[in-house]
Amino acid sequence: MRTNNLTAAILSLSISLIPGVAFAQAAMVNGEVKKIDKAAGKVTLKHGPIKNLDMDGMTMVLRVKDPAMLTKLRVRDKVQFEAERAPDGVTITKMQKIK
Ligand SMILES: [Cu+2]
Repeated sequence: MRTNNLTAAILSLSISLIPGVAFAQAAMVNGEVKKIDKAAGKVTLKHGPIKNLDMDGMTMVLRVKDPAMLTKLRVRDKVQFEAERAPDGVTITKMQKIK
C-alpha cells in the first residue's frame, strides 16, 4: 500500500514535468511479439528505441500491467506499446496491434 502510494506520487510528479501530448507521442514504441507467457504475465518483444526509458532497440522480456493484454496476442504480431520502469521490471502500460 505504502509503496503504491509512493509510486503514484513519483509517477504523477514526473508526468507533470513533461508536456502531455509530447510525452504520449514520444512514448509509443514499435515492437514484434516473439514469445508470450500468459501465466507469468510477460511477453518477449523485439522493440525499437524506448525514449522515455533511455533504451535502445533490442529483444527483451517485458511485464504487462494487465494479463488481459495478452489474450488476443499472437507470436509475430506487430504492436505499438508504452512502457515504464516499475520495481519488478519494465512494464507495458498500453499495447495495441498494428497491421
Ligand atoms: Cu529493451
